[in-house]
Amino acid sequence: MNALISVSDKTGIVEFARALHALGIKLISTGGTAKLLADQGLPVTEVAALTGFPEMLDGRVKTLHPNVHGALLARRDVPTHMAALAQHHIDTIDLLVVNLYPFEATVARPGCTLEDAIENIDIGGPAMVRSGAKNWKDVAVLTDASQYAGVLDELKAGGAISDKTKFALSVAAFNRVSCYDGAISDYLSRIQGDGSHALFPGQANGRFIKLQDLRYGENPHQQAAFYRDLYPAPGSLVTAQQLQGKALSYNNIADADAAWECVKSFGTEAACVIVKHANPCGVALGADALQAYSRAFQTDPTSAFGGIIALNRPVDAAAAQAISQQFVEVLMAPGYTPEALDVFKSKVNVRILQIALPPNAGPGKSDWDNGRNAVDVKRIGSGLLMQTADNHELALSDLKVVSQKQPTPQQLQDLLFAWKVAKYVKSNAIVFCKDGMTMGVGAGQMSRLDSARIASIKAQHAGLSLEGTAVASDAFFPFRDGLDVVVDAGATCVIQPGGSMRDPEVIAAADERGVAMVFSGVRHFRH
Ligand code: 93A
Repeated sequence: MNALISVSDKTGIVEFARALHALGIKLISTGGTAKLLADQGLPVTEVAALTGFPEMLDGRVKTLHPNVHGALLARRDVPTHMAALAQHHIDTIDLLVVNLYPFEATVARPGCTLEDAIENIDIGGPAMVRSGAKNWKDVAVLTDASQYAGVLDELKAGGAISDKTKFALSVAAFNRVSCYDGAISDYLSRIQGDGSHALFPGQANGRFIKLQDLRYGENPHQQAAFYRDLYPAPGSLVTAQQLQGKALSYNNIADADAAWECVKSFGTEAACVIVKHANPCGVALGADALQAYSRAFQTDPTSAFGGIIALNRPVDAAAAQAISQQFVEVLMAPGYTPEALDVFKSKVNVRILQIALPPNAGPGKSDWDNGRNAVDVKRIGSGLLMQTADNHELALSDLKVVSQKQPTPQQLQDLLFAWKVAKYVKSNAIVFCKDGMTMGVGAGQMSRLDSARIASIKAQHAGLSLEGTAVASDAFFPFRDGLDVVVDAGATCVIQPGGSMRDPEVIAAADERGVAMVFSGVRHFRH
């Protein structure tokens, strides 16, 4: 039996090669690996001796040779294949141990140049892996150190590796090569010469790294796992560090993402977002973390029970004390004082995540947000929908007043706040706000009218007055009825995209009711 060993990551390779040698397996190896094994006193044949060619072009051509690929690809059960090997004096390679040039690690290093990246694109390694993995019945292909022990056990036990194992190794090998090529394509797409980003390359977009298996999915009978982008955007949920608490569940992660994305959008103002079932049930600004949380909680204390809470300020003892009064599933913030963490020590189930805010959180997103990381993917039956993320930020200067009544500066601030929140509320979204605090949130209804009704009912239940509130509607009012509901509830100014064929009728209704109305010119459906 012959083994070809060619590894960049040399972890565990000496011990493995020594064990193979002890089993009477002949060792063949490329330059660096051969030297290491020889230095450890192992008899090893240089691949150059096998090919009759020196390694050339600074190692770019080492194993790309018929004596290597013939030895890997020949079917042992096809006489003409074996005759061809005999004719060219080629011996079979039955065990292939290869791990590739560290492309992913190289490009992850700050300051990596295009030249560094290119030199770390392995050509010969993947070629051998593919040859061996294609011929899986005759060749066992090991592409990761974690596979050494199991293969060794089988060799020691029976002298041969089972078909089952060889097939599994082949699958793992193709998977590795696919991820490797994905990483190369991903990296090169991101740094196109003109600085633009390839959002939708011809092949399926995005390569993902598994972070953890989850206990179950959205429901207990569903299986699930959590992945992150190969190159996560700074400040995204996947970069979080969990400081305490049970493992995150599928629903925790989905809700935490919704809360974190929303709270990040408030930039420099202290803000708190409480999410339940993917919708914000309370959002507020405050002078500090405590005040932002307390105001967010007031919007809908009933729904906040078991909520996912995100703050864009470090949590101090006072905020922690207040939050610990309620049942919390997940708490997220850029930091915690030691005293704040002490408050939660006894509440071992509360999942506490620390996430660094992105360098320029809030209006004016980073390159990452505007680039390929901001591609939204939605799975449909046997297909995918992709779109750029809804990262539109509305500025005061974008607003168009369409009513006779002019909004006051305070009303404009409230309208912008309401609009910001509405973007994170499932459609149809109606959001009542006042003084940087949500007063009633109507989410996810099939009619805008019902969302408006629900928002005002919820405010009533929370004991909040909607008198003088600002209202955001994520899409236009198709009829005046939705507007009438929010004005009846107490709203005095409204923001909506506009663009309905009945805009004139809706504007006339605003004038008739004496409320200010502004058009945003953008829609924020979130389905
Ligand atoms: O430069 S390559 O693309 N050309 C080759 O022919 C080749 N053969 C093996 N890279 C090649 N390799 C890679 O060299 C292997 O995948 C492995 O990562 C590495 C091992 O080199 P060394 O044994 O010299 O440390």
